[in-house]
Amino acid sequence: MTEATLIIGNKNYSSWSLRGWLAVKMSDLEFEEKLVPLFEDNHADTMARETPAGKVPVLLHNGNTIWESLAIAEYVAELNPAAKMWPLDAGRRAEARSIACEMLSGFTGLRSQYHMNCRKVFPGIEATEACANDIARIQTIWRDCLTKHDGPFLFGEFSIADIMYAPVVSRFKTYAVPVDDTIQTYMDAVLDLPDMQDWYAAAETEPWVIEEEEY
Ligand SMILES: N[C@@H](CCC(=O)N[C@@H](CS)C(=O)NCC(=O)O)C(=O)O
Repeated sequence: MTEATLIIGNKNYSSWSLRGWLAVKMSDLEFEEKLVPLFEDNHADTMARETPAGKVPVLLHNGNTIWESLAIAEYVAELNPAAKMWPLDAGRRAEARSIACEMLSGFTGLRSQYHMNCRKVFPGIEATEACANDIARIQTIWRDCLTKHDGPFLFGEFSIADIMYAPVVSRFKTYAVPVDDTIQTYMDAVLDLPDMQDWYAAAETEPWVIEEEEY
């Protein structure tokens, strides 16, 4: 029997849904997906009915309703400690949480210009100053972590920190952000994850297309 339901938005566009979905997958919690399409005429009503904060993702499990992607990740990490979703070392774990929180609370320059779109590649859209500053900061974070912890993921083993940056990897690919070999190797490791490939395959077959696709 399915234990949990994860409410998500369109896989092609919803970066926060991708974070929540990757976290639940990593935890091995059995779940079913409920997709609430974004950008529909009745979207606001549906979101108000289905979600506490009018946003996805939302996890329903054992009578609990959990929203905010990091809260979902923390919840499922606690459900299954064997999945080792955070680094085991307290110092590394704190550092991983720091960069996860930096992602969740910032990088609005990147987020507001380079929207996630798994299906497309849009090279040549020049980054605004705010977006370029965010890209530089993110690359510094990634390079520091990969050098310090020897890759292939930010803290060696795949963790919630990588989950929080997975949609950024996707955006860097879509907008052909120039990167060095270290960053490209990291991006490839994330994009090659079976769960990422499954998400991309599902995004590819979704029927919804928003205007932005015509860039
Ligand atoms: N801080 C939230 C952000 C959630 C969020 O903004 N989700 C977007 C989809 S990517 C959403 O639901 N947008 C619908 C809307 O604003 O109407 C999280 O971490 O889950």
